[in-house]
Amino acid sequence: RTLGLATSDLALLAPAQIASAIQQRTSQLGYHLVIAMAGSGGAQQAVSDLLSQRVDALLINVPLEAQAAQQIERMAASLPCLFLDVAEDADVATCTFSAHTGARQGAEHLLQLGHRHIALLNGPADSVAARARRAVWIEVLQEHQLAPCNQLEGDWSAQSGYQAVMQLAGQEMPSALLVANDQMALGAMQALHQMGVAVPAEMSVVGYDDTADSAWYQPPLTTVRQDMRQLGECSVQWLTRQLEQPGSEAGLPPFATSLVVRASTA
Ligand code: IPT
Repeated sequence: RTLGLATSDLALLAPAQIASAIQQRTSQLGYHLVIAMAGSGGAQQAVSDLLSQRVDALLINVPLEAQAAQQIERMAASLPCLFLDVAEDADVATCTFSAHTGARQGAEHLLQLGHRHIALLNGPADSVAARARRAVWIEVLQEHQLAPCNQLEGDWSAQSGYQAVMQLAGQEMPSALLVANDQMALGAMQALHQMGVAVPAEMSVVGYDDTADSAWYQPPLTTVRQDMRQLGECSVQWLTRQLEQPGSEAGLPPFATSLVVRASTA
């Protein structure tokens, strides 16, 4: 039997690590895996490619609004589907990370260190996860009568993080930066280095993901850990159970994240 995975760009580290865990668990359980990457045709095109390859069940790790997810479920007809990156209000089976715990952990860490001038480097606005992280950051700052002193946006890549932070040149600098993923934090730190802003002495930086390389940044990155392996493995476990004992089991409760404190915050 064959599982299909429709995924975001595998050039990004988080989806690549999730796909790697999915591939390993799938073969351990004696299933095959077919992967389709959502390109310009979006998730729908990727899913219809998988359906034409006669997969028996679908994992969808592409950012989707509730409506788009429900539409994909209809395309899949009777095949079990599990969504890994979808709006919270979607009426579909999900296996996701909680942005509530994650974004809160990063923001509260900076507040506990005494930071009051905090800028946000958000992910792309068409990603539900990016919007959820931003909303929670703003909520936590509001609880402390604060607002972000600047909001930048990137597309998840290191290059976009670099370009966004370069826009701060010549402006009043925040004392800390909340970044929506580790790859953008990598670019942000390169920009700060070029501007002569020391991390963490003059600027603290918090990432998000804790992908495998983040301990090797200079300085090692403080970040919010999403356990990509756990997400990948549990989602395969759930989907294969659906195939073996069909039933209308609900999805999984959102996975908690954890704060990993390294050297980029002070
Ligand atoms: C999310 C990552 O946190 C982010 O870094 C980026 O890679 C994005 O995926 C790509 O869509 S993780 C996702 C399961 C919300």
